[in-house]
Amino acid sequence: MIKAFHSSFIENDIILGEYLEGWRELIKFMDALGTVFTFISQETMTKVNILQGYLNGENGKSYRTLLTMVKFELENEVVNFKEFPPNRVPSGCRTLLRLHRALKWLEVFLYKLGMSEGHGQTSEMCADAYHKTLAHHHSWFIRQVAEVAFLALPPLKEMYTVVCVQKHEEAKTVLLTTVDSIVKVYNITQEVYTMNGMLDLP
Ligand code: 1Q0
Repeated sequence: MIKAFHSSFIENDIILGEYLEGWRELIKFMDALGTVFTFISQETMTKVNILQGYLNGENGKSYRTLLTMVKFELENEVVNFKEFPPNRVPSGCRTLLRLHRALKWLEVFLYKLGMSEGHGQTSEMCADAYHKTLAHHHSWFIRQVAEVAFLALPPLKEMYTVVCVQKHEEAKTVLLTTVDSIVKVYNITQEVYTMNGMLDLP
């Protein structure tokens, strides 16, 4: 996962194929955390599949990187700035924005896990990260579902086994290296979306 996210950025752009690979690896972690997270993992997979569909489609070349996707979709008026069109596959830009927002949550959560010194409740760290980030973009109903899922998060020691480490020091290194890659990817995407006025796509 670190490798995929790390090789996804080039200068001020993101290679979409690598970015989606990073997400697929994250979904594996989520699946390893138990069936309670299936709903969240399926929702994430749906978004990844929409983007992969564009990448494999007839305009695939235009979806090679974040910048080429944005350029292509804006030029072809694929991006809807006013309302979500229910009868069409959502645009790549709108779909990636959902993953981008979730990446901020992940950054804050993994940072908290890494800095926890081996103490603390994972569900509290997860909920706290969620309230500060992704929750702002979710409806009341989704927020309730998320709150219930957080309670099912395994304790810290068990989370470490998910990332294949045992001691806190090892976990800290893995987690903070991941955070580092995520921050880079997040900042590039944020810049591109800000420049194009696309941070609030419905
Ligand atoms: C591991 C715990 C997972 C906690 C995930 C936090 C987010 C929870 C909320 C997700 C609810 C998803 C339900 C649907 C939401 C959609 O409405 C929303 C917007 O889409 P749309 O089309 O309706 O406008 N979709 C999203 O916001 C996408 C949400 C994606 C969530 C991605 C979560 C990524 C999780 C990664 C797990 C990594 C585990 C790392 C373990 C490390 C262990 C040391």
